[in-house]
Amino acid sequence: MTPSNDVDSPDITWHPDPKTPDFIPPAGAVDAHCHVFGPADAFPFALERKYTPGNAGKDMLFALRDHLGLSRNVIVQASCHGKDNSAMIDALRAADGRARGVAVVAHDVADEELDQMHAAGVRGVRFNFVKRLVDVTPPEVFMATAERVQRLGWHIVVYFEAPDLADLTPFLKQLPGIVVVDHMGRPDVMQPVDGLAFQAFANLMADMPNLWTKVSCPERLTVVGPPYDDVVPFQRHLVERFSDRVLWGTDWPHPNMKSHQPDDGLLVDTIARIAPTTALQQALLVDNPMRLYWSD
Ligand code: 0GY
Repeated sequence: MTPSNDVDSPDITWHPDPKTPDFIPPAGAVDAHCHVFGPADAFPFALERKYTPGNAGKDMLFALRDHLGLSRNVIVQASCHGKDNSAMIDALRAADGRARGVAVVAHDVADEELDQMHAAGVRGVRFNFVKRLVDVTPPEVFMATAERVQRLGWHIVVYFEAPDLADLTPFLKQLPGIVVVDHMGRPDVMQPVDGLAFQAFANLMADMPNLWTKVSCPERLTVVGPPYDDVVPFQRHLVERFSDRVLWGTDWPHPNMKSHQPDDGLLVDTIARIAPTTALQQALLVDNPMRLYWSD
């Protein structure tokens, strides 16, 4: 791995030699949450970033996709690249139709730029409320952006942590179109699955037919570590209850991880435990992401 060349100590957070998964994904499976970082000499990291990842460019991502037995990627703009979506767009253009993107944009982004992003394969915008990752953006600014991208049929991806759910609920309910919550709203997995906190999120999904979630990120949520036995029940609960509104992703290259370097092959193996039937696997890995990202 070549470290990023614009900083002294880049953060290398992915497993360098992931196992070949035992679980074989269905044909056409989508990794619906992953990133590309740099390389920094071509795509510098944002000055306002809160962490600096190692270089993890498109060729590495596509090689991982093939190694894991997956077919497609949804590349999500991460905070370390700020509102400069160039690395992500470059990856979409190189993916031969096998990648779609989720962008982070300024409220005053030009319509022409949004059109160009759409042509490259962007199908959503991401609103990040995680204070350790980004400076605060007022909800009304995000709401104006959400309205602007409706003409393109884009959806909204929202990233927040569980303690912020109550405050954000009115905002989530006002958002137009499909709203996708990253990483199950980052539950505290020390609490029970049927406890108040996680059920507040699950019940919001029940109340809002336009609310989807990614059952991703066990590597960040776990307290006990791989193979993530403490997170699987949370993922499985949502997959079984909302089978037509869940997405799965690796979260490669796992930016900003402190505890361990996640093995993406092992993460693929967890799918058999979070979606225990072939019908649930087909919905999670193929039908749902294809409907959301490749319907046009
Ligand atoms: C993730 C999670 C994280 C980072 C970002 O935009 C980002 O930098 O999303 C995190 O640190 O929790 O989805 O990659």
